[in-house]
Amino acid sequence: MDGAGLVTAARISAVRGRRVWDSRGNPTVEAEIRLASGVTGRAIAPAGASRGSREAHERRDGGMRLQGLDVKHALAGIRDTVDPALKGLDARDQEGVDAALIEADGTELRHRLGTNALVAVSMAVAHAAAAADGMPLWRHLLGETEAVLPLPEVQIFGGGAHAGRRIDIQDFMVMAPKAQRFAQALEWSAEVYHAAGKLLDARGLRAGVADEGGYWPAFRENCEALDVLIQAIETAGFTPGEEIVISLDVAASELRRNGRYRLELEGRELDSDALAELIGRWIETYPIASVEDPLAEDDDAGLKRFTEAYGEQVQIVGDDYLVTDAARVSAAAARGVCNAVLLKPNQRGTLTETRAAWETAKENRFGAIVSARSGETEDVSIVHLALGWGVPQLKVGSFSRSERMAKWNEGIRIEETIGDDARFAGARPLRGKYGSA
Ligand code: 2PG
Ligand code: MG
Repeated sequence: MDGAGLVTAARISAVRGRRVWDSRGNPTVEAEIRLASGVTGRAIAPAGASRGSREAHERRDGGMRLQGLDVKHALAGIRDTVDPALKGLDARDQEGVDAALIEADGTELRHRLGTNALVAVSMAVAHAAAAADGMPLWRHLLGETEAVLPLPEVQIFGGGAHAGRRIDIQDFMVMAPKAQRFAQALEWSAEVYHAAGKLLDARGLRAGVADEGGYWPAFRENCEALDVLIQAIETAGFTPGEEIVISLDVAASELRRNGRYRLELEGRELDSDALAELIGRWIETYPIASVEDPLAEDDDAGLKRFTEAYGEQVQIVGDDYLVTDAARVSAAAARGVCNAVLLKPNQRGTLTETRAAWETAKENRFGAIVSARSGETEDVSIVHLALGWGVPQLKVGSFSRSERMAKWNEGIRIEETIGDDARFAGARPLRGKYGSA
């Protein structure tokens, strides 16, 4: 086919949406793109539970049915607005397609079409473009650049909004920066995951499974989770702080009550300095290499003080605070708040904007982690984005439940495809004594 033929073949001929279901049994949007050549691409929107207030808006139907979470309006938007707007565009021009999506929505936070419709379409377009070139998405995005497998962040205990608030801290995770390969990092994390389960069973503390597959423990204090995690790492045969390090997502916006922080489990309320001090003590006591949202999205001054105090030692990740927004990343970098950004495509709505947040992070020597949401599906696009964009860390939840395992397993397949030359990010993205960033 000549150049003109190639362009014609990659033109979008139809955009379809359908309602499918996520890992919490809630409706979500799947988008399917058909190109003139007949090639298709498909993707499903995830959904968060602990959301930043500046995140792009999800279009949900409201009302009594399905807890108000149905997506009929989002699907109607795809049919009536997105399909005509995208017809005829070149699927390989992701920026052009995403610009058309943003224009069709016409609002800053995607109130009209909804980020659930937009992100499914934007990702489906990327898959269609890759398929048109006969490549997996990660390879299509990467081009000739060398592939680096990201360091996995694997949840062991889940809490906060993902586990009936049985413990206050949302994610207790492990990372294996000394592993040689992605697959080995997962194997080590699996050993810790199972060791932690057995320790909980032995103490009668296993109370359930949190939304991202981690154990939902019946602890009396938040730091008990850290103590049991250390024991699990040791029982699994590793040295805490060596092969395995700890990562926390405090998700502190969820703890915020009238300008203070409520630790329900411990029946106490802390001010910003006291919460920062508590987490600071954990950083000094336990091998914690990364802390996400240590303070709330509106506690700008607290986050700045926290970064000044601990930013050299650990990775400080902005999730609710940065909401995958390039402008917020650059403002935070200028003010010295946080030193890494969580990248969740549905926090903005399009891949182009998500990628812009990553490019801005790199320019400002910020770290970055591509992340799943607490409501997920079998969709594995984020693994391809991390690989294809060269983002050195990946967070997809725990080591159970197929919506999580599908993503870890996709990484294993990609690593195997690359073969012996596959490089692994390992400790490189981490800071202080745990890394070299
Ligand atoms: C987070 C995510 C994933 P949610 O806070 O980082 O753990 O949760 O998707 O509910 O925002
Ligand atoms: Mg978070």
